[in-house]
Amino acid sequence: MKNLKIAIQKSGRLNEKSVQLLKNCGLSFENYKSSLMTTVANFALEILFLRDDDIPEYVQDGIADLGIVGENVINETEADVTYLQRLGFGRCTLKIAIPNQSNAQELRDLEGKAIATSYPVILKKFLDSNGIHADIRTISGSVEISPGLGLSDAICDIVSTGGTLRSNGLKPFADVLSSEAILIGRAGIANDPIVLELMQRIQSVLRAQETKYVVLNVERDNLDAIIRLLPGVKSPTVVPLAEENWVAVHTAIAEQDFWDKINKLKAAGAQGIIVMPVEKIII
Ligand code: PRT
Ligand code: ZN
Repeated sequence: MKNLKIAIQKSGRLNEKSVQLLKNCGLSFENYKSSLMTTVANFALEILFLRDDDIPEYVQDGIADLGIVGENVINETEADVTYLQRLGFGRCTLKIAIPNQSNAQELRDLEGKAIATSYPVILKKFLDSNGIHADIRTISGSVEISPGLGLSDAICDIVSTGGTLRSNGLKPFADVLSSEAILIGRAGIANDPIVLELMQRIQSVLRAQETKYVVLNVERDNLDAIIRLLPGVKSPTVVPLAEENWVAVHTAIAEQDFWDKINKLKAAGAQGIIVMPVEKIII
């Protein structure tokens, strides 16, 4: 069978997490910084290392079958690709920002203003859908310095911590798009057996990242109360301890409920709580 090709970012913010995700899926490959392509030793897949901006079109045109890229780049290139899986990393927001001293209050105040961005397609759609006509100035880098240089009244750029905006005297004004890394596929690839296998593995890794494995000790008298706090688990593993009347309970807890659940378990008599990461969850 012919190997499929997946395109990932060669270097930059998504490279390391994309490589790590594929390795966590059990794929074995060399990650030479200098190479453009590598073959996976134990899975029918080749990995192409590309600039992120090129990935959606490579996938659309079938040069790659799959790709991992930010939603912001997919939307900007308007490539015709299928979303296969949200991956939960590379989270950021495309925002319009204005100088701290600007007294713009609402979107209407951008009418007729100059906005610098590397995302003219997404910005135009956003402004059109809000009935705003602005002068979109496309620049490819260092967008955040353009108001200070007198080149624009506002910017539209990716924000994650907000540090870049602050250090350039800018403040967030409007959210345009929330983005994260997405596994995309070319038309007709979603039901390919290799893709289904890869997606099953990716989902088991993502599920595991959202889950903690917890072992705790409790006196038998308090066991029912502890089990009631674990609604997702039909029947947790309960193991007797050497000390009479004490048992160990093994269970999995969702990351998002973690602190709330741990505090409730402690209050119900849980002791010696051990928390471990989970590698994979196959369902
Ligand atoms: O070389 P190549 O073209 O492949 O990479 P690139 O330089 O175009 O992209 P890269 O590696 O910077 O980002 C890849 C993807 O990561 C983006 O397309 C987004 O989907 C995602 N991402 C997540 C980010 C950020 N967070 C981010 N903070 N992309 C860019 N930034 C930049 C932003 O442009 C701004 O300059 O970081 C600055 C803002 O960060 P904060 O933390 O100061 O708010
Ligand atoms: Zn890029």
